[in-house]
Amino acid sequence: MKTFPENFLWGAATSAPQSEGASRIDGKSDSTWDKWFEMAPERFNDNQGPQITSDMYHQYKEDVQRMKAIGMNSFRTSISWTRLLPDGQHLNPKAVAFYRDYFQELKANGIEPIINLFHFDMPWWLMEKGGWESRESVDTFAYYAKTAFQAFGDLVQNWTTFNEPMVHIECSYLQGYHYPAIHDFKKAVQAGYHTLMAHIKAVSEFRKLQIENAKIGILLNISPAYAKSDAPEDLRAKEIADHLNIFSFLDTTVLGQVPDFLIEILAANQLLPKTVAGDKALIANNPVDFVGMNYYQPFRVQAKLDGKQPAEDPSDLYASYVWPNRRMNEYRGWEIYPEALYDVAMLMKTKYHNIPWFVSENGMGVADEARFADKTGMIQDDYRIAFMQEHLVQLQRGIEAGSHCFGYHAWTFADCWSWLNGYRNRYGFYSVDLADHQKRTVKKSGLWFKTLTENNGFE
Ligand code: BGP
Repeated sequence: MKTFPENFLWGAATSAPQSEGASRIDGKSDSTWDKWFEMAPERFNDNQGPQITSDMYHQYKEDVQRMKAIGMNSFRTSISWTRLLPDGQHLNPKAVAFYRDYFQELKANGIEPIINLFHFDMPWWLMEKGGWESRESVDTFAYYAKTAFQAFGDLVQNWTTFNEPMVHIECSYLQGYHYPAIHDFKKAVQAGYHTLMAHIKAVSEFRKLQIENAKIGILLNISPAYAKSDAPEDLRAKEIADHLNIFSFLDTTVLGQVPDFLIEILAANQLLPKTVAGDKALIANNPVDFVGMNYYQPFRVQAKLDGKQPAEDPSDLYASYVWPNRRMNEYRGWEIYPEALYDVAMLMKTKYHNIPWFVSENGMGVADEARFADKTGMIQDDYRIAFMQEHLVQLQRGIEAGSHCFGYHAWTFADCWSWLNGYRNRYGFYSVDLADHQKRTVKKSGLWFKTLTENNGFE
């Protein structure tokens, strides 16, 4: 029997923009997603936009019962910035009432809410002023964070500032998947730096409020880099990739310092961001209490010998590499490599002084998943059960080796909308029928999860 520590958090994660819907009612203003969908619906898979999604705005009470039914003792979602502060300044009373009731409902049913502040949903009014490219975003975010801590601090003990900050930066400024979909490495670094400072200032506001028993962290996407070989050029490529993608946020938010190696790389490529006097001290003085690690797949790298100098893209600094032994999630297109979760556990134990952490997302996306439904309509997702179990084996090894992991959250509770991908990749413990008022049906994995949580482990 593989068991997990006492009071282990078993749960699932989602975000406001992906699950709530109701994006243009009850006083909410537009995020970049609402606007972008209006401007270019053809970019979105099957023309599926953020307006309705899984309709949790209206179905949260029943959903809390569904969470309970599959044994979840914790749940992560986010607050929609544009719902809470539609103009950035004034509280929307309907949003306060909605979130208070939602969080109370979770708590009353023994489900610990972990509440995140930003999951890729930049307010349109702030985007018009430059979004994360503008330094104004730092204090504007800190004000939003403080407002949320004050409005819900009596209900929420576990807060996080950002989900996968690296993703909104890369996708907006390098890869074209998020608005404004431009390609500019220098702007990406500046937007990343402002995101980091927004996080740091939010933590500083949080500390000033001294909310009893409350903790704050950040959720990072972790795709550890594995080098093609032990040749120095490949190992250097791994170092660069890890510094840009992982250590940039982990070192600064946990250890309170920007890594020297990262500064060297940025300087050598004329990419150093503009900073403000006092930033360094703020970073040093505001470490997090815990971190969440979203893990899906590893990153395989090799040296890039002919990249442009100065680099115009991270791919000028390292090249990706296809590992000959790789195993793929054939339904989504990502490599499956559970062993990385053990490596992450050890990284947290050694380099990050054994800070408390949890797996804040892990899961298996499947396109066209309705094909796996049985006659009753239940998705027989044995592939997902196998995927999660394999990852839990590695996680448990890490915990046994002394890593301070306090929970495992699957992505996701019920199938949800996912940006340009719409509803293509399904991840939920419940399926959502878009043709029938977003009707939820538990999947086989939901039942498996219930048994897992009841036993606090598995055979
Ligand atoms: C993570 C994000 C989630 C979600 C998930 C699945 O990176 O935090 O918001 O989208 O990935 O992604 P996809 O739907 O593209 O398979």
